[in-house]
Amino acid sequence: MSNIKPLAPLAMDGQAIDQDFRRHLVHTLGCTAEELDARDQYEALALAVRDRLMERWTSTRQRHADQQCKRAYYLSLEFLMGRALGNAVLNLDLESSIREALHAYGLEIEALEEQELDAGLGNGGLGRLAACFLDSCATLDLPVVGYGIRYEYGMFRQEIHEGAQVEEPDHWLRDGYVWEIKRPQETRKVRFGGRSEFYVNAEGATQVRWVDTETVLAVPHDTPIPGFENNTVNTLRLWRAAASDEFELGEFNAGRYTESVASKNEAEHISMVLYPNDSSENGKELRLRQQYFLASASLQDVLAQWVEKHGANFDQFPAKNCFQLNDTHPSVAVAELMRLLMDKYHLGWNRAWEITTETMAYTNHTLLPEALERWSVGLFRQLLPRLIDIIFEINARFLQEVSMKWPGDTERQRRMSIIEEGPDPQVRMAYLAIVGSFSVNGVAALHTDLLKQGLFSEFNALWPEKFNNKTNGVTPRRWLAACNPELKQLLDNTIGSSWVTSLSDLTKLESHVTDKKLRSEWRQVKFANKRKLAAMVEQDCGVQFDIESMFDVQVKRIHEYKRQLLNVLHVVHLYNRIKNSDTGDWTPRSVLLGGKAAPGYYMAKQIIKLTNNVAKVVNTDPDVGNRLKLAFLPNYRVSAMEVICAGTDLSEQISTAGKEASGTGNMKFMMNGAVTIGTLDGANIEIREEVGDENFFLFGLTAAEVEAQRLHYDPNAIIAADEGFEQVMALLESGFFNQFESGIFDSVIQSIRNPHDPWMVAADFRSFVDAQQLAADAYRDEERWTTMSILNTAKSGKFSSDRTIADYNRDIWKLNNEQ
Ligand code: 26Q
Repeated sequence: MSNIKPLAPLAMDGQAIDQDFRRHLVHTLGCTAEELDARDQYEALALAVRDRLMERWTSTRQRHADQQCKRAYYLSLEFLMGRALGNAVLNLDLESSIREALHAYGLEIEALEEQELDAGLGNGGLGRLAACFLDSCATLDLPVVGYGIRYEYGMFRQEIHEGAQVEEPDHWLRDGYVWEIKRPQETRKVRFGGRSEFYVNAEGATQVRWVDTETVLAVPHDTPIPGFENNTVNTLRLWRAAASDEFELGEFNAGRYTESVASKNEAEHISMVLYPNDSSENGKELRLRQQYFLASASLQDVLAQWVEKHGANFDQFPAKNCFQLNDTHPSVAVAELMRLLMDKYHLGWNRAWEITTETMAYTNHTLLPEALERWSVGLFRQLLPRLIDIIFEINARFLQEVSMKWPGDTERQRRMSIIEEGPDPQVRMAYLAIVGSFSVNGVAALHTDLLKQGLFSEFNALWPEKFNNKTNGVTPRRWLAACNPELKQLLDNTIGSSWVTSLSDLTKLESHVTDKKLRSEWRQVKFANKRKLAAMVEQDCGVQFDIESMFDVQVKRIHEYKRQLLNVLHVVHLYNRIKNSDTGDWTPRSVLLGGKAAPGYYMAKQIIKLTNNVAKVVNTDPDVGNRLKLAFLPNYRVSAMEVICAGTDLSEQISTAGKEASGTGNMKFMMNGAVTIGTLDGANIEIREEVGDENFFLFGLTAAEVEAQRLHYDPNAIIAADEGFEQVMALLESGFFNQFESGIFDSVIQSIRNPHDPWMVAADFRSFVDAQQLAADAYRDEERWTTMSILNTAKSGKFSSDRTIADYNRDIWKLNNEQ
């Protein structure tokens, strides 16, 4: 069919939505009025919205193709998308039409939205950042494609049984996923195993082919990414692994049919499950398969589209394409692009290397040396023999360059080598990414500085021009407009609605900060949101939060460096004060913790259990009453954060300074008018710079002080010199919180007293308690707190991912520059 007669654009009014809602219920889903359930209603509404996305999606694709513009590709093992319906409704401005349509049936849009399962294809910050970036790229109309894996099982569902985490599989695709379109025609083949074979071609040049491999199919599933009210719809392409037809050869082997069909499984395992570890899980072959599967399928996809248009002429390729590597997870792409250019398209090494190093850019997300990815050379060679050869060649040429700059410095060559020598040699993926990229960025100012001074200092000395900072941001559509409709309305009424795409316009609030009416409405909105959060806490934890109390919240992955333990110590300290009747000028406080522990992370699981045990004591002690509540919210996820951030007063960002690369939850809280209590770590520093010292509760050692104190750190002396701290430790050590579970908290408690505690929890205890007291005092002064809250929202403009993406585009991608 050479052309399809254009269809009339779908109307956006209530009547048209109603028509399509009913059409999908009856014709697509085959429902009758009697059988209708909430899931059908959600699906029919989602399909009616999807129809409207679809026409914008094809026209965006067409437009970007016609413009022949430069494109960027965001390669990420994780996209933590959450729900799609509410976001699409906001971005297409369909809310009032949908309300009108649903009203006739007595349905509320919110109830239908609740039916959608979160797309939880990520662990935490890094995965959610990828999702925010896609939203901003579409809103800025940048031609950026997200490439990832369509995991059959996303991040596990967390249940709490007797205070401890239990993991349940997240089969999010069980009832189907309305937002994806499968594109089997664009399937790619990814190979594993086998060996490299050298041959001489017709021109007498030596070439390599990779033979005796097993092939896995990569089947693309596309999800639309709508921009905000701009008719742009970009694409997130997720690959599903499928067995290739080759397995049918087994049929010739009489009697082996069943086994051969069963072997399908092996291939399909690759996209079966997300690794639920947010610091690297070393050495797992399946994880390396996932990484290569993503890198190879995505690069082949881009190259095939290029060759379709330009033939095998790659002169303009770097001018038109850029790959952003989300941490080292997809960084085998450096070697894979070399392989494809040389072995498939027959470019020479030098030209292939130029193209690679002009198109790859790498973002680092960690400062913990132990979290840097390494792969055993042996495993690599077995799984990807051709790629390990290429990596060795890249390394040889790189070390040559090092020896030119620092002649004779073999120690330095050993330190900088992509291959770490030893009994079991390892590939250092971060070094491969740095060597193969023209840009290396950190995710907050402090983080980038520490990378340049510390982890990557020798690379910075060699290539200072590669290193740059891109402070993270979050999308104000999901994290303010959609999750906090009351505040959105108040902002729109006060300063207009330009802030949705131009978040710095929130500074206009400043001139209204003394406005009595605004201040009173501001408090009302916060109370309404606290009521919703309290309802969720009551429902999921069985704990009642008094909405007049200060909502003090720490939600994020459970990690020792994030110091949830310090938070629990503070709660125990407040409990002691209540028991000691030291309650003059008391500020009632409701403390909420939430987050998942990696299934194999013993200490993190202990911290969850301790939190729940302390909660049980505190919440049931009649002496405490409403003065103090503690709850651990199970199954923290994107859709929970949408309720949490809107209803929070105090945002806990209390990591050991120098350990949190950026943090992004901190930004979501700030936008929604929470005040931060935090260390000088990650983006907290920039948050404090924006909002001003007087609107931020600072405590703790600086990154430099942490490293200096480490040398003579003596937690036992610190505890002994602090009566309150000693009481906290005494209560914990007495077994008060584990009466019938003798000894279970020994290792957590001992970690606090350990002079080698890497997170130095004791060092910041007193300073934390003091800052918490200042926060409590400020909260009791309602007028003062209202000012702080308004100013936090007003000064949050920098932390829009629109700003972050504009920075990436200006300094790294340079899209829309030609034409
Ligand atoms: C690696 C190898 C094998 C298995 C798993 C992994 C793996 C998976 C996820 C390693 C790390 C992650 C996730 C890291 C992460 O979320 N980092 C956070 O990134 C945020 C966005 O930049 C920052 O704000 C946080 O500070 C940082 O901790």
